[in-house]
Amino acid sequence: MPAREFNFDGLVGPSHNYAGLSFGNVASFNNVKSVSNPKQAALQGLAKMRALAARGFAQAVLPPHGRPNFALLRRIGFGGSDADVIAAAFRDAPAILASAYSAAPMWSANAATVSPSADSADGHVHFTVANLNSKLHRSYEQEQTARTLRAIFADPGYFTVHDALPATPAFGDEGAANHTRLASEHGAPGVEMFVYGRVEFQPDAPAPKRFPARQTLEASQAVARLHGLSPQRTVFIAQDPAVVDLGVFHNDVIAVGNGNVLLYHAQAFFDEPATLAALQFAMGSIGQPFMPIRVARTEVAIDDAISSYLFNSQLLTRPDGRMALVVPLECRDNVAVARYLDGLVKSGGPIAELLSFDLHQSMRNGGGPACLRLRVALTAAEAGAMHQGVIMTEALYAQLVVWVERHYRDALAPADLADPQLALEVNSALEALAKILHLPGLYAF
Ligand code: SUG
Repeated sequence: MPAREFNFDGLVGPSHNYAGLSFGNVASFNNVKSVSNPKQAALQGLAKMRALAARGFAQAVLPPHGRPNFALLRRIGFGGSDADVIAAAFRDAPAILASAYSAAPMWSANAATVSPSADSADGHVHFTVANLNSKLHRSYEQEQTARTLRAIFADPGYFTVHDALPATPAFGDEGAANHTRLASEHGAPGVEMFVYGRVEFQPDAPAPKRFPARQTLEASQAVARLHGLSPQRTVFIAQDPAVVDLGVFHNDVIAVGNGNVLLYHAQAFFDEPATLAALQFAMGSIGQPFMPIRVARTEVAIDDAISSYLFNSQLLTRPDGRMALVVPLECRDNVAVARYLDGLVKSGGPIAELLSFDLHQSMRNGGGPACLRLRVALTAAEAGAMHQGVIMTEALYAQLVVWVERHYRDALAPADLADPQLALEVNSALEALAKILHLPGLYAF
């Protein structure tokens, strides 16, 4: 069955801020307490969606979540009116108030793991919502994510949305950020590659020492089971813990795949030869070639890879069958990375084009182009069965720009989270958004 890959970008929410909540994510830590610009963040994300849609890529949008999470704040002992809750949380636990206000759902690669119908035993498109349980501010995204995915992919004849795995360290699951699908075409059976940083029940397995590993092998295996994936076409790969300790908190910070191509840094995997052999074998078993593109340390040092987010790029198959690499502007500013990318495009390989975008607001929290999107490969029938109001068009883009201009602030400092007006602004913004997207039951207001 022919299929297209839809990229569902997370729309940045009105409370986008820099709270330093993600220990192990170097950018998040370095920019803690700086002033954010939610309006610019949302417009930067929308500009990327619009440009990719205009080039013929299938593009859709995932809405932001309601904020702040009053249920979380009340559950941990802040009471009274909403304004009382905010005031007391700001006074006694500002990091927790920031967690309740986080706009992190914008990084929709972490929303879920997705397997297309060509890979699943029952022919459904399967989604497992990620529990994101290694960070407080992300651990409660799962409720709205499940609601959103079930609203968009509501047809039970085509789609299955699984609840998040149990929220316990054994099942730390960060969704598609640690998952790559290799297949000659989006509609063909493919190989699903799960990358983990830790094994709960094998304490001597490689694990980072300084920063947390967010994804466990046990979680990846559970997702593969839930999706009914064929063991022959499913590969579990250990990340190199040494690079987790340098700031590679998700595999999509160090590798990106699409079609038959895997673009990866030499330090991405714990056992590089075994990783390549396993992928080669699995691809061979379905008669498909595998094309790894290895970036050596001498070409791009690991620090440059992390700071530029070279690998947090989107590798997309263009309508003409060749590939485009979507990178953040930071890759053009880094001399070694820019040189490498120019050579890559000129090499005559599968990657024919480079597209760069200014995603500075998101990048300052450790979120590049690949973090901002969830890939969903859909046949024409599946695409027709999903909710159509989230598909990016010129008309939707124009409506969303007007909506952002009306509802978003252009500066948000840490102290602004104490302003009870902000909660009201977010609420009215999201009420208006649900109407624009034609999803009346989207939020549980
Ligand atoms: O989970 N940053 C996100 C970035 C997620 C990137 N996603 C992928 N690599 N796919 C995170 O660390 C920072 C929030 C703050 O510090 O305010 C944050 O959550």
